[in-house]
Amino acid sequence: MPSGNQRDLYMKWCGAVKVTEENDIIQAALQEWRKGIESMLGIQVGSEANPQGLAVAFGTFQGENPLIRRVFGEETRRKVGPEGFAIRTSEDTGCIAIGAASPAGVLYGVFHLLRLIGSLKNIEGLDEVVNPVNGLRMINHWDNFDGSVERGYAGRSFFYENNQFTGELERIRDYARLMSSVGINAIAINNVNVHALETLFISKYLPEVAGIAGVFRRYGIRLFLSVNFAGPMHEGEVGTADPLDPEVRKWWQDRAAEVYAAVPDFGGFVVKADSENRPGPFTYGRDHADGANMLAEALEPFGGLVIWRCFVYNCKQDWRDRKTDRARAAYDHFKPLDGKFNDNVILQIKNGPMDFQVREPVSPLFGALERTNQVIEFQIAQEYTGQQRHVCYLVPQWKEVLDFNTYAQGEASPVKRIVDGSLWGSRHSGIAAVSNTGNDRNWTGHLLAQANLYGYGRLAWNPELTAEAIAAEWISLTFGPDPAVSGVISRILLDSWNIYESYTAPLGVGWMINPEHHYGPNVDGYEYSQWGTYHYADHKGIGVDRTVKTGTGYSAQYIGSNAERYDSVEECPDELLLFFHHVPYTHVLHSGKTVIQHIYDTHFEGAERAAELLAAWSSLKGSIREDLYIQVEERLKEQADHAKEWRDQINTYFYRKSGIGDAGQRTIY
Ligand code: GCV
Repeated sequence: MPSGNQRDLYMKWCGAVKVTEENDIIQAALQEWRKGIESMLGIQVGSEANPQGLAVAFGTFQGENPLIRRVFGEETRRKVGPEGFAIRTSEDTGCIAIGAASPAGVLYGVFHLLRLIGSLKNIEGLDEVVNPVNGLRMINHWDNFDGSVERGYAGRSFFYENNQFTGELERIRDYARLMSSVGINAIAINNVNVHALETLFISKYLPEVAGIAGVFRRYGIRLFLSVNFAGPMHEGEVGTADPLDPEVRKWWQDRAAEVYAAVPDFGGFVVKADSENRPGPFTYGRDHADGANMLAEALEPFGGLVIWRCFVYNCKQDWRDRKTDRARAAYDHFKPLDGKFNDNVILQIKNGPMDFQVREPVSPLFGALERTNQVIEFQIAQEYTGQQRHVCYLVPQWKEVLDFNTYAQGEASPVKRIVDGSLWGSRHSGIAAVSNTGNDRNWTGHLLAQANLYGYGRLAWNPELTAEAIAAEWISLTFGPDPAVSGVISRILLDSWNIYESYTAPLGVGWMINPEHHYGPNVDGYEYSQWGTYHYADHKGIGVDRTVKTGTGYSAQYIGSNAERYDSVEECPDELLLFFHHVPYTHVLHSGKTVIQHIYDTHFEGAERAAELLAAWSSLKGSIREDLYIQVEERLKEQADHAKEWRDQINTYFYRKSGIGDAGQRTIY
């Protein structure tokens, strides 16, 4: 809670609110404002201006609010985009005014002002226009109808239980509030692996879906559904799912019409096809443009989108030829289809070519698709990065990806400009991410995993925000303003990705996790290793040869100097060396260390640094709420122990394999 002069300042402006519009989203904004001010300042917000005549006013530019009309002239209005807002402390009119072109913009503006107060910022002299950089700012749930969450680490689903909708609309409303407070505007509520009963979400279960969409709507969020490409067959109505079959096309058109009758602002379909045993157009000898465009035509009359995932690979493929390479798959499938997708299709591309590893290169599809709408897909859920039992703040990783220069249009072609649509002038673009929430009381299991959820939303809104600034915001909103507390937590968060990487799979090679559940160390654990170990480690060396001359040729999927850099064993950055090259254990890195010594050193240090995280947290005892302290302490203890297990398994494996001892002569178990 603010105190002293700061509190006086907030009290002076925030005691009264002037709102005239009845629109549902604006009324939701009003509720948020009242709630937020009451909890932060302990006062009820009235509608009469205080004795000094000051108030907060908000509304759309087209609304009837006289304060908004007076404060914002034509010039400002022109700068405000469809979801943006203008905010100004206007001494003349005696108000802090938030004006927007849409009710959603007003809501985001209100959350913005609440965030300023929550992080004790000055609210006098405000004068800015804030627009989201990315159009689509989406969350994908991998929630199943039985209540489980695929790769979920925060309890069960709050949407479903036991093949029924939970009907917990209060919890869902709180979730919508959380999400819109960081700018999320689209949520797909079911797993991309669509099982038999979930196939019926677009028919039998539409009333329940409409109920959730209604809750989302008040917070500016459009609901999306993942659909089963073989849907027409599941209900037994049509004997095929061939995208070029007229009956199949008609079936999808009818479904789309029904969905829009129930949910007029429905966002669209999310599709995982021809991947990990999901059905898709390949069964019928069709390509993914045929599949996506068929759905796009069905949704087009209603303004719906098809979000078609590029995570397409054959998990059963035989790669003993050392040419076949899963990393190549997305590019090989989709690059030839560039320009063939309808206008309302968006390709959703995972940030890396594999699968959300702690370290992998950026997907070469970014830069390769010039005439196709695209969104990037991140994973907030920490499937491969400690499963919300280890702390791993992912914002720095995401920023590195967004800042990566693809060279697609010369020097200034970072991924973030593809994702925001500006590089190619795409009609639709943005960011999606797999949710890390569940029905755990704190939403995310590990309390510190909330920083990833918060950070994802903030970064999707504005990729220029720094990882440090986002962490600082989240810490101060969660734990209050104490600089000592915030210093400790900020260090923990900002070091955590590097620490996690150091005691897990080395130098970008990835996948040294237990099969299926993907938790804990297992050097040979890659589940699709029926054809040999993924990392190709033998007694002489380790790494996947993805070079053009002797390897899978994957490095050539990049543009210009990126392709050259990755292809060259001398130039390849250390952290990705084993992703691109097979090298002897004695190969010397840019750091000056050999590969084997790097493995030993990082694993010893990583385990030590994990223990230090716990020690750092212990210094907060008594300075933060006891229950929060204990929750994180327990997880950090587990992390510290688990990091030792990682260290020992990895070091032992490579010691035995290579026969080369540690230069520091530390004990390897
Ligand atoms: C939803 C990985 C995960 C799967 C997930 C898949 C995907 O393979 O392990 O659980 O399936 O990615 O992104 O579709």
